[in-house]
Amino acid sequence: MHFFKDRGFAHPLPSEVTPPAVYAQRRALLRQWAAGGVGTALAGWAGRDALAQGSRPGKLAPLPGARSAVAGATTMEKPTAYADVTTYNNFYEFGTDKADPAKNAGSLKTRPWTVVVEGEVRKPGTYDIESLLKLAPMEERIYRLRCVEGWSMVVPWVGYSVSELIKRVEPTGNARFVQFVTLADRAQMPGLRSSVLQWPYVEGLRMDEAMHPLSLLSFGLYGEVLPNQNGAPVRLVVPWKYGFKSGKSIVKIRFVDKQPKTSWEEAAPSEYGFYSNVNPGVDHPRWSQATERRIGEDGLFAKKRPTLMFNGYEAQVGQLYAGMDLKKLF
Ligand SMILES: Nc1nc2c(c(=O)[nH]1)N[C@H]1C(S)=C(S)[C@@H](COP(=O)(O)O)O[C@H]1N2
Ligand SMILES: [Mo]
Repeated sequence: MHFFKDRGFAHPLPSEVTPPAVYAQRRALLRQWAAGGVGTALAGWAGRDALAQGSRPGKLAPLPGARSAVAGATTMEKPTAYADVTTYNNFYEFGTDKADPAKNAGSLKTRPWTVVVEGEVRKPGTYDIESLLKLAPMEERIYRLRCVEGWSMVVPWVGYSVSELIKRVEPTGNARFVQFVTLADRAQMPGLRSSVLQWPYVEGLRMDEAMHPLSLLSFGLYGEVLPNQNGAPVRLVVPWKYGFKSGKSIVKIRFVDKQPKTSWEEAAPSEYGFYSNVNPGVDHPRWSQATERRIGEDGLFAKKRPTLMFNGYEAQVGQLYAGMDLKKLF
């Protein structure tokens, strides 16, 4: 007990900068550690010790998550450096250059923040971010993220399955798809002046995809709350789909009966389909999707990595697409 406490949380608790919900969760996690629950799960996970036991970047408020029990939720691949995860971004609302979001997203106001849940649900409503943080236990999940542009990262996210929220709002029999709407505020987002995409940035999933335990509602990464450029205060992460399906800074979740429009589909329907499952066998019309460049491995002699079917999550999600022509429904 003493051992874990010393190794894991020797640093002071920055309760001043920590939202109360997060603080309470952290206390709960400490108690779990003391009881041995989390400690046992982490034993033998040497490569992840620094990450799991509290040596965090120390940039933002802590948001710990217990190691997820969801199948496939923890890749053993080395996480991409925090500096890369937070400075090489796609978040067009803050500019189209990879460095723009880190430079410009300081203007994003993440409090107060609400997420509206509407449409085909028995319990629609407006959720305050503080109540969302408390909705379900936080888990750490180490996912591969594959951008449609041909690069990838490994990110230790913190959050819980979107299904936790979906269960609570009780979808009706008509809810066949879920649309995720993200913030579009010209005052905070300089990128909205450009018409590269239609704003707000919208994305969508089929209901069974949204309900899959790997579909994550993420509030943090590297044991701290999300940096603005990564989609604070809450974003989606769907690890078997190209990165653009994972909408950032979500303000509305809408349950609908018809397949909803998505921003990328509207922009270029022949290039970006609704499904956008990672698939090395289905090329983008303008480039191959067979390989990828792992961010942080871009030295002179760095080899490209083969892209994996469903980004390596085929065992978990392949069944969702049984019988579908993945070339047509790309
Ligand atoms: N609102 C919004 N969400 C977004 C984007 C965006 O431009 N706006 N870009 C997407 C793309 S293309 C990718 S690859 C991922 C990148 O997430 P990351 O910057 O946290 O790695 O966010 C996705 N979510
Ligand atoms: Mo992307």
